[in-house]
Amino acid sequence: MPEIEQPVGTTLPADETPNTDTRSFGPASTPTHPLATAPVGMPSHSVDGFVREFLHELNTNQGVTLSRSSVNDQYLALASTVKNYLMARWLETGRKTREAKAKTIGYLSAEYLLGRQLGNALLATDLNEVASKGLELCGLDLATLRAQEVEPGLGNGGLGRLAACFIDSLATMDVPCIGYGIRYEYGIFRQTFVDGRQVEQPDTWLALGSPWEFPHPEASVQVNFGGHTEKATGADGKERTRWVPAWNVLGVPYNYMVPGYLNGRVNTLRLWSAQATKAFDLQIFNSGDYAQAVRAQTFAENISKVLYPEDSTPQGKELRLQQQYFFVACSLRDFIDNELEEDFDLHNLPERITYQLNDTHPVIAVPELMRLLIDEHDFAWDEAWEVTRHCFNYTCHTLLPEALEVWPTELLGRLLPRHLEIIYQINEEFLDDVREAFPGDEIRARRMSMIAEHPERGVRMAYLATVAASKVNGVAELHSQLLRDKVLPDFSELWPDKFTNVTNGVTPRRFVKLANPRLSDLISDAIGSGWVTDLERLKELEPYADDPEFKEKFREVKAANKTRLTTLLKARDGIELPDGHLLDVMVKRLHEYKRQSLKLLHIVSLYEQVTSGKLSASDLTPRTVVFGAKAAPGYKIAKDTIYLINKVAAKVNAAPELEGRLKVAFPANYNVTLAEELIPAADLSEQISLAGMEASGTGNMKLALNGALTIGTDDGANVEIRRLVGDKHFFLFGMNEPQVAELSAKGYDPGSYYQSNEQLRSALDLILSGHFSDGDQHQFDSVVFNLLNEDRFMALADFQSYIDAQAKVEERYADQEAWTRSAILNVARTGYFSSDRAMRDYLQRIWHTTPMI
Ligand code: 26W
Repeated sequence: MPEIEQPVGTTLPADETPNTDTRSFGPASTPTHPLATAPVGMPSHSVDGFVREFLHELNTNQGVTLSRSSVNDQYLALASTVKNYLMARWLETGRKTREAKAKTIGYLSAEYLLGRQLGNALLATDLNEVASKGLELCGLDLATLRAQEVEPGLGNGGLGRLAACFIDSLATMDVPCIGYGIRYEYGIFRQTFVDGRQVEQPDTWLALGSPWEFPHPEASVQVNFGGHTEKATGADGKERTRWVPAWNVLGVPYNYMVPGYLNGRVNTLRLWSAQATKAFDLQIFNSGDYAQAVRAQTFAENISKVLYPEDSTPQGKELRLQQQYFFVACSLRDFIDNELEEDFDLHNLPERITYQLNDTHPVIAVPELMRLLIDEHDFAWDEAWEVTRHCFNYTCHTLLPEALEVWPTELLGRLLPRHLEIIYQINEEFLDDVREAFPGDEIRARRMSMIAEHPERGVRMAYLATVAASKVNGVAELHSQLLRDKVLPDFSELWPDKFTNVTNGVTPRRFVKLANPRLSDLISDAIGSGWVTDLERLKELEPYADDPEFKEKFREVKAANKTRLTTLLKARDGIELPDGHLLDVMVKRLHEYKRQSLKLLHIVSLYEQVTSGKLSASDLTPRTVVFGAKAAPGYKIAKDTIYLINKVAAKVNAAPELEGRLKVAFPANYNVTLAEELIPAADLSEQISLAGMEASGTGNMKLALNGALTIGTDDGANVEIRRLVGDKHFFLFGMNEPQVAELSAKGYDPGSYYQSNEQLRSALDLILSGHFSDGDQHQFDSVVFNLLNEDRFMALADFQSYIDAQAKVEERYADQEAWTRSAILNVARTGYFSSDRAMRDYLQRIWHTTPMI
């Protein structure tokens, strides 16, 4: 990075300076035309009107006639058409919210895993039928155009998808919300398999055009980095700190519509893209080094270039900290400058915004708000802290110690010197409070310090978040309890009321209505369509669990969804799914704690028993196991596990004995789009993490809502799913969290399970023999030796219990009437897991605000 001082006076000549004054909105003089004061009208909902609009977009936006248009042209024109239907509502939502001066939720998240936009926009505007008919009249097929969309994969997994569900629910519930995040040019990598190994390809989601975004370069925000601070005494005799940054970049906002379901509200998701500042370029251009200046541009743009694909171990990378500060600085500035009245008194900021910190990734917002208030708005420290601590709440999404972010002070001080000073002062004042509450307990004070001393000096971002937040929440009951008792015990002792739980939820719009139209119609035929925005009404389905006609139709829906999946996987991956199998689905990031290896041991064991003649294939329940999982590119064991799954799959699928009985499918690049196809077809949902490790899980909720039965441990939201659906309709296995803690304390010896369990030993021995690796006995050392010697997540300890639970699965599945009954009851009893309910909980317990209607 070029070390340049903040350039002064490098402005463009007046006649070449574009107007970027975002403070003066609207025309210079009062408009007189009647249309100029109202938002544009909405296009008509008739098929004719739709066709006219679509062809107009095709001609004027794409510049092609229908007969010369590509599928991509058609998709882009269709997207524009649907956007036009949303536009008036979007503008009206903004007007209404500003006028009401309503409190806004500022959701700060480094990730949003949105999924495709077109289907959701059609759903929210009730345009599906009109669009489908209109396109048909043009000789086009809606499904083909929908398939053209590349989903914006701007997240890794659960946390990013949760953010997307939450903003959907807030819009649907008429709550003002701005989602703030980063417009990564490359989202989560595209996974391919080469000879069974994961190979990552860049995700070029913007390549064919991005019709859903609205860039506003004129509203760009400058973000400073580096440099040093200076103290100066002002004319009033007060000492002030001045940050003299070394370099800066521009944040360009890109707005996305977040439509509520059929309610006319359209909220905004604002993602920031990094660009070089003019001043930044000019400084170097003026020095005559043109090539260096262009390189500097690339440097600035790197900040929003790529999503970090790690989903549990923060790597302490400088660019990642740059990303975090970049989007947070833009977002805070944006709200103060553009959403509030010009004369707004920032002492009242908590009345107008509440920032939700989605994990620790945006926590640098805390010192940033302090800096804004103190250095730029002349607040005293105590006044600034009073405002700040009422503006933030913090959600923790993990329990893994290695996933808690700690930023080295060396790095923080170099990149954000003023922020580090502020953090030190927050910490000092906080520790004074601790000492006052626990006099003489210096050990405790040291334990609670935001500054870790080992292995290097660093800022514990979770502690900073906890101190600054009004409320801290976990994402499922068990997780929130463990957060209080094990991760932040000192803090919950000091502030018991600060801690709360909000169990996660998922949006029924995308994950039932859109993904599973057949089930949706069946449900609506039985109980009406109110469930889509009031998911607890699924309870009304309970009596249908004993209705033979309904049960038959329910089975037909599942079968049709399997056929749909079969067609897709054949075309997408060349995978053939057999008919009539129990579809056993494990979809989630590849991580040791999630224990894909345990599922694999089950498969290997079935294979081993049948091929060695211990078990007759005809005794097996015909089953297809589907995996979907990406591994972080630097996570060796996870990648080796993927390789092992593919190698085992190849053997299993080729074994003549298992033909028609056992099949393993591992379609590459599991993402939201594939989830929407897989989940509705699933019979069995694998939620087999070691108890106490999975904060919540949300795939578990989606699968249950789509009528899959869960085989799972007492972990995360499984606990609540089981409580709601009932023990009979959930296959529980494994140790619970206290048992895990006990075994851990006693000393866990995985080898003892290998020694004492014949079935487990045979499965592991078969892998060790090189059977799945063309005779190479060491190919899978990293996976197998790890299980035998360390097995941090105790897969071997839970093996037998898992096998026993699978036997119960098979028994139930053999009785199709009983299985269907359980499946229907899973749907009927899991309405609680709607993200609408989760948002209601946040509104009541954390945000203290209500919808606008
Ligand atoms: C590299 C830093 C990092 C660390 C953690 C990046 C991302 C994370 C996330 C916390 C990972 C994540 O997605 N957590 C998941 O959050 C879901 C939503 O609350 C939960 O349902 C999952 O249990 C949790 O693993």
